[in-house]
Amino acid sequence: MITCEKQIKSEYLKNILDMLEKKNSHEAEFIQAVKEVLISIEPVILKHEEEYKKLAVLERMIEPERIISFRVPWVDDNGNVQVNRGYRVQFNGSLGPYKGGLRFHPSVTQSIMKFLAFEQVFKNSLTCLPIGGGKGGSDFDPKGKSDFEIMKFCQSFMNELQKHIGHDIDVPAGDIGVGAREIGYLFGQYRKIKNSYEAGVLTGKGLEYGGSLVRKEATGYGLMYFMREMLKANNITVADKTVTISGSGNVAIYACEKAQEMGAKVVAMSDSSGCIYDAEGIKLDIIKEIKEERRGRIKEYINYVAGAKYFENNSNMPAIYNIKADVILPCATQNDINLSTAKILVNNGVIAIGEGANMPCTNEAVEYFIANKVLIAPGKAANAGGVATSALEMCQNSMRYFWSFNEVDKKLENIMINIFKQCESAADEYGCGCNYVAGANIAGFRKIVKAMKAQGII
Ligand code: NDP
Ligand code: 2IT
Repeated sequence: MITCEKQIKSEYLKNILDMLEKKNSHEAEFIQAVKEVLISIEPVILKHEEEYKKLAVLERMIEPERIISFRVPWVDDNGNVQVNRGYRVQFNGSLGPYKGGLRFHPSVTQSIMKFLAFEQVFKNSLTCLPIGGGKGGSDFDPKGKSDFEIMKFCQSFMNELQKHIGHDIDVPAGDIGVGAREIGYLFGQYRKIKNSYEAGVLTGKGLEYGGSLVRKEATGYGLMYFMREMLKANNITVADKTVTISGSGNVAIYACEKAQEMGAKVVAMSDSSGCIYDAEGIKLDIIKEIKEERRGRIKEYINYVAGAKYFENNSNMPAIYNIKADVILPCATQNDINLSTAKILVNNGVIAIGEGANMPCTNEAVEYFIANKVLIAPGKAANAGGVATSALEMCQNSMRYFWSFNEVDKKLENIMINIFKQCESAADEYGCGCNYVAGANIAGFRKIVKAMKAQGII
């Protein structure tokens, strides 16, 4: 079963966790993400302790291959010079070119970039596609900026980033605050600087210039394919379940679309201000209009739907977690669900959690869910459909060809089924039962270790 920190038996692991905290003492999110993985894979570490120690496997696995941090100066619409900080963390390239999104959000720090890049390494390993792990972004806040300001920021960001990326080197994509509009501006600037049409240098591109069908839908659809498999393995069906989804961005919208298609009833969605509740089931076309077209606030939903309610967040907990549901899909940001929220959800009878976001539950919340037999679809596995479809986009770009919507969707579905099977069988092999968090970490880890060992001490 899942190991608690107090119960760690491996001296090697204890030393590594000690070193992790000392070396990264100001990076709480990074420490959290690494601890979750290392503690849950202790059974594997115990089996190979001497060998891992000799080859410094864990020391190398938790140290990024490279971190790039840079100044991003740009001029706003009033003629004022603004300066942001940009990052790219190239964490582990043993399985392929570094691959992972870019996040533009004022909360971005080096710790957040490192936790996301670290998780990406394991996620990309689970896809079984040839991609290493990286992540990047900036503390730039896109909210309230004009289209020109977004463009000028993206161009300045790319002026530096272009030195470090390439279709065989590092391939960024979107994440929070970075969607098709931003990828377009980034791609245009890269093309201008390089004077070369290197389509596979970025993914999530528009369909007119090398993007893949289904990439927009992929993370949300993939999350529900994984959820369906996980529930099926436990003799539960998605149909007729009530669902709440935190967030109303790219991942949340397409998770909602697929959940509805599978016959579930989505009753609530949110943004960082609050949540809407619609007992009749969310009308997704209205959410798409508010969020994808107007970049508005979720509160506006109640102007369209009589009977729908809006609840503003308070400082203790996002309002959406007061709403009862069978399945909860946190699709907003990290650490959305802490231990006290987890207790409320368990009390309200939640059956399953599907992590559309990266690390949306604190480690204490995850332990509490598992102890209370709530099924958890871990982010590394369950939200891997986005990056997997990015890898399919790279593949199509290399072929100078494209697949139909149904072809890509079928490949995505098969990838998600395969990821679930890996989590299930690794959990089974190490006696972790339905702890798919441990299963995902173990399955992802084993492949990376093999590739790192084969490539020597680098
Ligand atoms: P978007 O920018 O499209 O949407 C983010 C949503 O989360 C918005 O509704 C936003 O609300 C809400 N939110 C609430 N609180 C916060 C907060 N503190 N910080 C940031 N956002 C917040 O992002 P995505 O949908 O692309 O990403 C959502 C999550 O899914 C992230 O954790 C991301 O890392 C993960 N993910 C994304 C993938 C992708 O392909 N895009 C792939 C795999 C994982 P508001 O508008 O009020 O800020
Ligand atoms: O967290 C993620 O997996 C993403 N933001 C998608 C990364 C990608 O390269 O498509």
